[in-house]
Amino acid sequence: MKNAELSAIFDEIADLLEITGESAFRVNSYRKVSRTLKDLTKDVEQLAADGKLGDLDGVGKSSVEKIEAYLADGKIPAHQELLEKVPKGLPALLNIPGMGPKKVSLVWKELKVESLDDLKRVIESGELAELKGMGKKSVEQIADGIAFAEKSGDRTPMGLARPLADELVRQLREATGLKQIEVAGSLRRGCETIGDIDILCESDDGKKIVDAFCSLPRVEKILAQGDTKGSVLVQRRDGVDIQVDCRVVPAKSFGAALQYFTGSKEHNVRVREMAVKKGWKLNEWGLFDGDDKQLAGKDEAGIYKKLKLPHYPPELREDRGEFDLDKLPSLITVDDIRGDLHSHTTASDGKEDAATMAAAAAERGYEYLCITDHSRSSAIANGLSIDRMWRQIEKVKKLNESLDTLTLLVGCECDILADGKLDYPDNLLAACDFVVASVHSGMRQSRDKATKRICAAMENPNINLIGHPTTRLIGRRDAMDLDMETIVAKAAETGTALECNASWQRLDLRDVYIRMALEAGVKIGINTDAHAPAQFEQIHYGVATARRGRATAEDVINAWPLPKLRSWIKKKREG
Ligand code: DGT
Ligand code: CA
Ligand code: CA
Ligand code: ZN
Repeated sequence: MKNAELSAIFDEIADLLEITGESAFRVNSYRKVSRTLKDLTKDVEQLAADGKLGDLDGVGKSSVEKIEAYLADGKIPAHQELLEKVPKGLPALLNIPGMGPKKVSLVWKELKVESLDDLKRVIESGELAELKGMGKKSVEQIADGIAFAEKSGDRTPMGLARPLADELVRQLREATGLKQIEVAGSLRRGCETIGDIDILCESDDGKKIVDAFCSLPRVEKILAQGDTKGSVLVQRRDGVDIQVDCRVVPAKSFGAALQYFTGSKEHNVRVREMAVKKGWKLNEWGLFDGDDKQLAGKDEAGIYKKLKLPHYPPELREDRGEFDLDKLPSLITVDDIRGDLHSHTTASDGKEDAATMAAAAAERGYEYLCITDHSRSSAIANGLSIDRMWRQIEKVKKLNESLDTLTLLVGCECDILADGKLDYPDNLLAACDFVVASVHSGMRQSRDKATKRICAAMENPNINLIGHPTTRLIGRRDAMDLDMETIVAKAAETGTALECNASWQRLDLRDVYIRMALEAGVKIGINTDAHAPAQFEQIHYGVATARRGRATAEDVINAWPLPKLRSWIKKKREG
């Protein structure tokens, strides 16, 4: 299917048009086509063959022509023209926080900036700060953004790696009829970013599997192709290359290899030491007594069992105290999640209305969904005025009455203003079933100010959850400077939950802070912050992160049945 390729090209056309200074209206029309293509459940080629392209949402006559041109000869003339007009290094600058299309266009035209290196040069020379419409503060922000991207290096967020790994595994299984195939490495451990993808296969014919792996359609370049191991580069959704390693082992070693290649290295060092203490040897081929007596290795559980260790879930294998646990915690799973308490609709910046979001949540088998659109100060996100919010409460309550399997809760995502005050009056918050409070602006405050700001919000009896508490964006923006111990203590004292925002760009709180919160007796909420139905699926990333923080279903408020959740909310409100 060419849906994804075409969607990416329309998005790139929109970027290029923005840089050349095209009107927002035209730019948005290309973004719309890109989104439609991305979410399409049918094959775009089939639709073209049936003459149905024009029926798609937002796809007009000129877009139909462009799609047909691409399907016919792999390129779109208007796209090619734009590529010739705009220097190659410019679109990448859009990924830097603080560099919107207007600024990219400005530095290109005024300072002849054509690449990241050029941009760094004009920051250092001071030319950028002197440019009309820039100013010292925005230059600082851009410089920070560049430094941050360079510091985080080329690791891939879990949300880009997971779908890719799943696709490769599926294709390899289809191509070879493999029975045992698993993703190992940091991705299996649920890490928020990963260096490369590791795939492990069980077969006696390693060469056949490695050859099939190296011929998968996504492979851009082969780095190594041997009898038991292959390494390739494939392209991420955003065009960046990522390495994928594939190893093949015989059945009797599959469990040992899975244990070895899941890591982490630090965890494995400890496990190997324990084997040595018993006079044994552990490697990727098995657990051995002497040179040839294999004690375990067929399956992973057998290795841990023989060593009298618990079968640690991969998320705990970091040598972060797992060996000191008396008993393994029963970690939360995606099946334990009963609802989502943070979601958006077209009332603010979501893509679908409440009825559609509710239907999608019900489809997932959820018992409840809370609609939490933005509050009035989030102007860019079309936050609701006080009047609109009162009407939203009525509307959602009415909609709830018409639903049978799912309970729709009404809430809001109320901005925590710079001074710690809330964006809505108390009576409005009290009329909601559940309230998320989040910071969306002024994130560069001092540690003291920022900590007091969030603590002040938690004092309000109507605030149930702090959304994405540190506001970090993985690889793009640092966490706010916060005194997490104070925040966690305040959450415990006030009966406020902290969020594990499941959006893969955020994963906020991150694993270590989740563990810190749980140890203080604080509850967490794992929510997707969905702005469209497909995003509910990101719950997997949040659950993986919460598992790394040792969360059980008991710790997670949206793993509770609704009556329990309601009485917990009531307890805080009634003091
Ligand atoms: P990544 O890819 O940087 O996100 O992290 P991992 O953990 O996936 O690391 P990777 O891909 O280099 O190797 C996968 C696993 O294989 C790693 O977690 C443990 C094991 N491993 C790799 N190299 C070594 C090594 O030199 N010593 C030991 N003990 N284990 C290794
Ligand atoms: Ca890896
Ligand atoms: Ca690797
Ligand atoms: Zn939100």
